[in-house]
Amino acid sequence: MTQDELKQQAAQAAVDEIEKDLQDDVIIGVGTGSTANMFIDLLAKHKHKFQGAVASSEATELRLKEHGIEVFDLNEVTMLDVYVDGADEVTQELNLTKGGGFALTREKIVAAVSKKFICIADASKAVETLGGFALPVEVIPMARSYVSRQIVKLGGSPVYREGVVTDNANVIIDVHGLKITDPKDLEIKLNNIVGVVTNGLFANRNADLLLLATDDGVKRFE
Ligand code: ABF
Repeated sequence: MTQDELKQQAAQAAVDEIEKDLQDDVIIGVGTGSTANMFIDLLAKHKHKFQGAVASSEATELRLKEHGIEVFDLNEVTMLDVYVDGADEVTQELNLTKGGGFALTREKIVAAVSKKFICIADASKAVETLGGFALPVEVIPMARSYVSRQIVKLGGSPVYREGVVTDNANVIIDVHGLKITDPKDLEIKLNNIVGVVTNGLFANRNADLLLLATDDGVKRFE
């Protein structure tokens, strides 16, 4: 199967997972990226069964609205029942690297407000140890050089992602060369650097369910 076919399977598995719980008052957190886009397109077929969605990016908000799904500001919502999103790297322990599409901060906020986080991914994202995919860090623009120097002290090789401005008007530093054996600890250390908005490790609030599409079917990890 192609990678896109696997992404489609993971997206369909997420719709199957949540469909039984859809009700008039349910608001769904929706992520960003090509796998999340497939989820949105499949979810749209059920749009009359739930109230609406909270989007983790401007691109996702637009796509949801194009399907006629109502999009809520997160400040109007106390708790989301479920959040569905992709990832750049996943482990069987349900730790993730996200942010390749530079929506990591909003994704992390939506994850924090959700009772259940379902991660959808194709098999190419599965790793034993995070770090092969350069770890994105969202940074306040004036702190870019300072934060980069602090990242070097933590053993990483920071690379400024030129030409990218996040939905929050910040910049992205991609950290290469890390073998992330303790993702919870590194997530906290990076977030403690002044000027860092957040980083793409989802370990302290990791996924609750991983739906990993493989050639042998969609595997569940929880
Ligand atoms: C979002 O989209 C991001 O956190 C992650 O960077 C990316 C995954 O993209 P795709 O589904 O296109 O591989 O979930």
